[in-house]
Parts: sequence; structure tokens; C-alpha cells
Amino acid sequence: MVPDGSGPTGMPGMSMPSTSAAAAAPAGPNAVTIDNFAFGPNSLTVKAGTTVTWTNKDEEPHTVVANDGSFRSPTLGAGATYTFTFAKAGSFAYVCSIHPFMHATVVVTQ
Ligand SMILES: [Cu+2]
Repeated sequence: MVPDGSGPTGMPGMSMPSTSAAAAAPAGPNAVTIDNFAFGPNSLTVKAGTTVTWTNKDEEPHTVVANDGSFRSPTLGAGATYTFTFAKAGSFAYVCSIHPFMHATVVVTQ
């Protein structure tokens, strides 16, 4: 647990070898944007095991709360993101608990 910076196992301390991917990916197939009091896309289909990222592009706070309780984000301020990994197949309807008229669905396939 002591990061002495001279680890013999692979990771060279300070440098990040892969600068691609992950960080600032634009809205992709596994992403939902919250914009103008709406989730987009309204219905997102992903495979089981996929991590979905929600990004709040509004200046209002929003949440992402599954109707069946399987996931629940904290309040997302402007620009905040929330991720959830869908392990099981199914159809997951969710709402913004602050604005219940905002609702959408993630469909998870095997
Ligand atoms: Cu909201």
C-alpha cells in the first residue's frame, strides 16, 4: 500500500501511457444526455454488463432514479455525471425524482 514510486511491477509511476478513450468521450452508444429537462435518447438499448453514463447538460439539478429501485443517482448538478452498470437483462424505466415528468428507459439485452 506504500506508493514508493519504484514499483517493479509494470506501472511506471508518473506517466499515463494511454491518453485515449475513457476520459472525454462524446455521447456514445452507452451515454444518456440530460438536456432541456429531458433524457436523450429516451430509450437506450445496451447489452448486459454495459456501463451507462448520464451527463447533466442542464443548469438545473437532476437525478436518475430507477422505478424499481435498481439504481439511484445523487443529485446531479450542472455538468455532473452518473454511471451505472447494468448486469442483468431487462427493461429499466427511470425518472428524475426532482422533475417526475422526465422519464426514460434503458433496455438491457443479453
Ligand atoms: Cu430533473
